[in-house]
Amino acid sequence: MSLLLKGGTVVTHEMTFQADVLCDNGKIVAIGQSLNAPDGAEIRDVAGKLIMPGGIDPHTHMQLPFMGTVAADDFASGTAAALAGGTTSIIDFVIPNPGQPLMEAYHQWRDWSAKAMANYSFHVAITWWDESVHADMQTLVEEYGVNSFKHFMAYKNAIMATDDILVASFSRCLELGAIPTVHAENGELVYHLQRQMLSQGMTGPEAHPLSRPPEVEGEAAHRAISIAATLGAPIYLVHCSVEESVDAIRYAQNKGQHVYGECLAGHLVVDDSVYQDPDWDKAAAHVMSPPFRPKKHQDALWQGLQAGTLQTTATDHCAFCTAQKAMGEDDFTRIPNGTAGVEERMAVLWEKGVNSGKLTPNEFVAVTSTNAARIFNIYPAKGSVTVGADADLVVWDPDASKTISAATQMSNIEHNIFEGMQVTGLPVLTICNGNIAWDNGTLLAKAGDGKYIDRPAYAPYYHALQKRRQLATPVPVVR
Ligand code: DUC
Ligand code: ZN
Ligand code: ZN
Repeated sequence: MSLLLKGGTVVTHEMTFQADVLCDNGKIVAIGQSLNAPDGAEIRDVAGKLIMPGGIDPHTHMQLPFMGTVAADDFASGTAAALAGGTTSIIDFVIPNPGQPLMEAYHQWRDWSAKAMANYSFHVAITWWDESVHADMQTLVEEYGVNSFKHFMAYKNAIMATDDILVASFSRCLELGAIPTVHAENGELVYHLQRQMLSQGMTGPEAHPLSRPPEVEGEAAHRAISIAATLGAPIYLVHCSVEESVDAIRYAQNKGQHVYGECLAGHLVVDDSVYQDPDWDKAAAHVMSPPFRPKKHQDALWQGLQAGTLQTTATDHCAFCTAQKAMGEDDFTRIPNGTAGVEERMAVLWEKGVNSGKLTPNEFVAVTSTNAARIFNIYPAKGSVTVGADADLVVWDPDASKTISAATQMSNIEHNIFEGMQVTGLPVLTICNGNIAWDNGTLLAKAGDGKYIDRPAYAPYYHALQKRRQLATPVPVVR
């Protein structure tokens, strides 16, 4: 099917210009003035609207089995929410149980994700280590298009990766041309502080941020960056939420290290006062890790994005209903950790970033789409508006407004961390693989329309890194 977008303004990460955009057979086939529509093409007048690359959310957890339950948005409802918000691709996570073969877990997630309505890919978590993990990482990179592996430095006695695993896995990533990513929180400290809170009778959600203070994240961020530096590996820190992480990343980047940082739409605009809500359900709805932070950290995250220290924005979309959150009514450590946001990320970034003057529209494109595509090696097929690229686009109305509310969201849960926020700037059309998937409030995509995204290994880039590492290798002294 052909689709011609007429009279819009194309906004990419580097330029803004008036053009029509013609899509055919899932690709962008022409960009220019006064394009003619081929026979049978659908024509949409998008005058006054912006044509941007579809959003890429590099951090979601659809249908995740976690903390004794399963996240309430599956790959169908979660990607429907993504499309409603202008996001055409997600990168989710395969998280094997400790001891579970990586390939078994990977195939399990591929089965679950077959009903996705938007495009999807997977980081694979390294939650344990033996020779089979070492071997399966190669299979995943070379045969299944996985170029990133995730390490949870928290969640002791569950999926935590200890330092020996980080060292083994980061080294393996470097050999394979994959990038290691980390959830940076010191799991030992979290465990210790959780026990301390409970022993003092603090069992409610207000204890959650106290058990995970900024130092817990800062220490782990430093440690992960230092391990990567020692091995000569690049590293990507997911959901940076505190000034300490931004500072650690900036310091390492200034030394020439390849360090990338992600922040979440939620951490940019929601602060830790939410845990003081006298309504237990509302406070528990905000329990996620890392937790929401005192306001000064929001300034550090925005500055990190503006300066390019942080490159990407994500959501960690991991939705739990009120009844699921209630599993922790007597013990905050049992509240399933997670909040949603895949539907709101782009609108929140536009409202609080572009409308406030913190980001230009081009920078908005960079931090919501292009940078993720570049870091995870799928650019320019994704994250660009160029001839030959995949026709994953969002048509954005900078004047459309709404008030965010759980009552009108696509997600399967009853609450929304952005509840009541007035946003101006919304998607009117979301185009995924050349098809209109979201049409001004109507979901047109069907389960299974999403495509798996293969992400190739980083060969040329790694060659340079490995060369540098070899040069730094001391020559043994012959005596
Ligand atoms: N944090 C969450 O809040 N949920 C899922 C996993 C994570 O690290
Ligand atoms: Zn995490
Ligand atoms: Zn996560």
